[in-house]
Amino acid sequence: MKITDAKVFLGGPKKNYVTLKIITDEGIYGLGDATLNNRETLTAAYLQDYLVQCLIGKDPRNSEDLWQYFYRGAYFRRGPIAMAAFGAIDMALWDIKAKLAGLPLYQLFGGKSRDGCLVYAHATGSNLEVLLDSIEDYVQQGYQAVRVQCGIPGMPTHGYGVSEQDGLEKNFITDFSGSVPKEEIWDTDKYIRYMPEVFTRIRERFGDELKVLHDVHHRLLPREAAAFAKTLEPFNLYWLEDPTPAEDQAALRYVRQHSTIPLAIGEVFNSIYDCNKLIEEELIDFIRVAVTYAGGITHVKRIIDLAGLHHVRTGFHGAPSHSPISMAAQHHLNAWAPNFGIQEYLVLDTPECAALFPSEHKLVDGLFYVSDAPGLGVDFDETEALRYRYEQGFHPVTRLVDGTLWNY
Ligand code: GCO
Ligand code: MG
Repeated sequence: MKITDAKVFLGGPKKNYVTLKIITDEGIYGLGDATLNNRETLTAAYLQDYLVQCLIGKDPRNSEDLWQYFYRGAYFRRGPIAMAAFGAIDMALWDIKAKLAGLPLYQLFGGKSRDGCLVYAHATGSNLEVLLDSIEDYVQQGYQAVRVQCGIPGMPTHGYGVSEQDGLEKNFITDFSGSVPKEEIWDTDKYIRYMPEVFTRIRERFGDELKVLHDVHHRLLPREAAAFAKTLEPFNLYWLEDPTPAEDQAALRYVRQHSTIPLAIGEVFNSIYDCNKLIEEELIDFIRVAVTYAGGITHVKRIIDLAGLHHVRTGFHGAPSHSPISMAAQHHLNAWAPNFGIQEYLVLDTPECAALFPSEHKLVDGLFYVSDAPGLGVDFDETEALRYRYEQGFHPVTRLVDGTLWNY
């Protein structure tokens, strides 16, 4: 069996998805997702200009050797762009392998450990009342877990994860309107003082059963994070995410020593070497890597296994950054992983998205069920793809109130 061609597509409904299609001489094809938010043309170019030509003539069944070929073969290793490109190739090869076997992908990992996998959605409000309504909306839809982000009174801009317009726009992080990023102002003290009130009101209104998550988005110093985590303990959060910038693995020791709050880290990591210390020293409770920019299924499976040895559960990244292809790869891993925790999942339920990426996967009452179609269980409609073009967008840039550049 040989790879005969591989094509890269860029674009999608309100998103610049980077989709890879690997074609074989036996008519079976595999799909991969190399979307890297606001860097999409770079992963597309890396695939197109350097990697695709190396795939032609190779046996797609040797996904491990091909992973090693790209990873070890690259002198300049790692980084989100390279790992997202390798990730897309790897997903597509697993898709081919499972289609060849005539099995849904999770069967190749060891079958299912559960039927429905817990997911969480994003509730957001420019103020607390709007946030409470947003949570209510998800609870009514049957969600059992919700991430909550709230506007902070007196903070000049809304803060991470808070939509500027009240309403249900789900993908507001990328700004497509300018030629340079917008700037936001962050006030740590106001944030730390206000959030306990937010969680008090959430628990009063929704009780103890709702799983409540919160994302700090790397905004705190280790000491601030430790103090903040201690303050939040009575609210029994499901997790506190990215309290400090994740590249400093040692910083988490400080937070850990002072609080038992569950910590979730890792959405910006792209290899096992970014999180092995965190996992082996049991400094975190959830690992948040994504199959896209953490090198695909082959590499993320190694991270899952290492995490499992240390009581660390999975909580993969699933912001709208990912196309239904990599989300499907994660859902198959979730169905299998003995140490699965939760999956971030923002439903891309527009008719346009369903037409571009047809699939039978489904979400019922806050649980995700993978379909039993062979492979990843997601297709890609090339004719639909012709409707979309790349559109440049940016993440905002963050400054402290005195103008100091801060972590986004
Ligand atoms: C999350 C993340 C995202 C990121 C986004 C960046 O927990 O979902 O923090 O919202 O900000 O993926 O591109
Ligand atoms: Mg996050």
